[in-house]
Amino acid sequence: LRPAYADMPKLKEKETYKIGFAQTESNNPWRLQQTKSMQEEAKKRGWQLVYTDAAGSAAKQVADVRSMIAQKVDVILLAPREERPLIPAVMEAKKAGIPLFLIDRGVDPSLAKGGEDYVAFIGSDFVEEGRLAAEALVKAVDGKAKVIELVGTVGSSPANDRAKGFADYIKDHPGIEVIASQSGDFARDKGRQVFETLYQAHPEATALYSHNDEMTMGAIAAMEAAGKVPGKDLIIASIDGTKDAAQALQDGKVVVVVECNPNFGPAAFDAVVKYGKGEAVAPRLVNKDRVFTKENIAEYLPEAY
Ligand code: GYE
Repeated sequence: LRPAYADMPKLKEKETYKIGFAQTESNNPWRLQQTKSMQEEAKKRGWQLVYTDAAGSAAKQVADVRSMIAQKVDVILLAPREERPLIPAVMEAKKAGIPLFLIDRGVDPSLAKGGEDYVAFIGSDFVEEGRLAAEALVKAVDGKAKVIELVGTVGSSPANDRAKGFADYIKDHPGIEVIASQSGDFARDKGRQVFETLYQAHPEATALYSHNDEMTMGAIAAMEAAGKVPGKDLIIASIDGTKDAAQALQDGKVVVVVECNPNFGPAAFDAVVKYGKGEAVAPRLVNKDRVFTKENIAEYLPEAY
């Protein structure tokens, strides 16, 4: 074990574990697929899953983790809604001697660290996702576009990092200009409303960069309601890989979907087993994501959720 593990909660090796999964919200297909992946994995292994849904509230999510601590679960898997408000939950689990893994979203690295305060972060490289979206968009518009950006949940790691990856890439492409950027909270209806307002204020927009597929689907509805043709009047780059967005790509409305894989069950449960055996777990386990374009979307569609 690395020395940093010295003051980390230990996990006794057991046949089956009682495992808590603190979900953020369930208002989109990505979240539902993630929960399904956890439930299926628990069932497959015969582990008990204590599941909570914070319904979009970081405060409720902190309370959910506290209740898992009170129920003495063996391990907590936490998908932290925002980077800062969930820090107390991470620290209280550590204090209670319960190993905690961050699933899919991170917490502020200046306040809590993998291998010291929690065991590990398991998830995607969101900066890379933003970079890949930018790369595909720049190519599709020949280096020239006025972009509206729909940002994810304010204060969440995917929103922060997807914005950064995109911004970094377009620095070297002066023909690409982000003319408006606002949060649609990773939600379809909010995405529709925010896009509608931004597009009314900026009818010169020629592209959309959206931090997730649900907001993209909302924006497409707003474009069509305004009599515009997504994929022609506005070139769209999105992230996740939901069935609706994959279909929109197939239909030519979206030019690229960068994958963010929600199927965390196998990797998360494997990491728990490894930790229970006393083996070192890397503090950051990064999922490999694919890039979907019209070249490969037909292949992916059957597994889209
Ligand atoms: O992209 C989005 C979800 O945290 C990576 O959250 C996840 C993001 C995902 O609500 O659709």
